[in-house]
Amino acid sequence: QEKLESVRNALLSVRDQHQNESSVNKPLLLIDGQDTDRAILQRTLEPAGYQILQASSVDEAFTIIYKNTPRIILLDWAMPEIGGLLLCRRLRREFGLRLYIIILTAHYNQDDALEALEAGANDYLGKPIDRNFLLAKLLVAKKIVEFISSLESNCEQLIHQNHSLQSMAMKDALTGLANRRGADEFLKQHWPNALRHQSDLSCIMIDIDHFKKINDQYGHDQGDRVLAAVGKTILEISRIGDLTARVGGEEFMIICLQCNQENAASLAERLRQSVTKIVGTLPPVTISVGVSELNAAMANIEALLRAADQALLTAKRQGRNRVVC
Ligand code: GH3
Ligand code: MG
Ligand code: MG
Ligand code: MG
Repeated sequence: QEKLESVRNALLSVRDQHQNESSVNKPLLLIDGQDTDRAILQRTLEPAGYQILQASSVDEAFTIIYKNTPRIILLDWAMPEIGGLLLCRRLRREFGLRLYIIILTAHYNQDDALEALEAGANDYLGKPIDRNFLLAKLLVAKKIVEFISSLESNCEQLIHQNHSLQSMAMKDALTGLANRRGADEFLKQHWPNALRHQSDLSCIMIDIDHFKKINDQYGHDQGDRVLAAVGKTILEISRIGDLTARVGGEEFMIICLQCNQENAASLAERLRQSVTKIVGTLPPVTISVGVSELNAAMANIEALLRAADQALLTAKRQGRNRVVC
């Protein structure tokens, strides 16, 4: 609920911000093959406070749109090369609703109006241009552009927030490693590929020895610090691309890609030794580790994890502070 609240507030603040700043004060783009027509429009619009960009060809139009990101386009029906309507379709396909396109035409009639709107234009205006009629249409255009840009930025914010919520949901807050859900996601993602290519994939299960005693003897906070320190050691020892996760209270897991059991076991052994050397004011701890690798007989992910769990259990039974495959 708190997170949702903060998403909502972020959205509101972006909206406010957006209403002040203006996609609306962006220049307007005139696309017309004829210099005289563009000059007339420029003289009409500039005194009304519009900043005008001009393009006389398709290429020029696209270049300017990418560079200056105008939002309102005045497009001549009789554009050379491909014609205004085809260009309108292309602009709509390329830039979606971000552009507000007004088609200008010398032969104004209702059939043409329909054709222009079907080509994706937002509006349609006959030449010679009536100044006030054009200014009125531009007022509408600005309102719509403003509305669409605020939607757009709200959407971007939502997507961004959604990404960070998603990654938060996959992370363990205490250690910064993945949590159980993150581990599941990782395995779901890499399992099919590993199976298909019969590539090496190993699982290392780690459990801190007698951790209950650490809590009892030194307190829960100190216990948490030990967990964080073990997490940090795991991160340091593992390779980039490996999954490192805290999958239970004092249980961790490493999934090693392109790594056979032998290599995983030596990594586990280095980890075991490093944990015994964690320095500082923390109580000393040891870990027990179980290692398994993907083989052809394993039907699912659980089989791989179960094999590592079994090995870990054996490590505990054999006296702890050891690695078992
Ligand atoms: P073993 O060597 O057999 O693994 O013994 P153990 O004491 O480590 O195992 P057990 O599963 O009995 O105890 C695990 C303890 O971990 C119990 C619980 O209080 C503690 N624990 C679980 N989560 C946390 C946590 O987030 N913080 C702290 N400080 N302790 C935790
Ligand atoms: Mg013309
Ligand atoms: Mg345990
Ligand atoms: Mg334990």
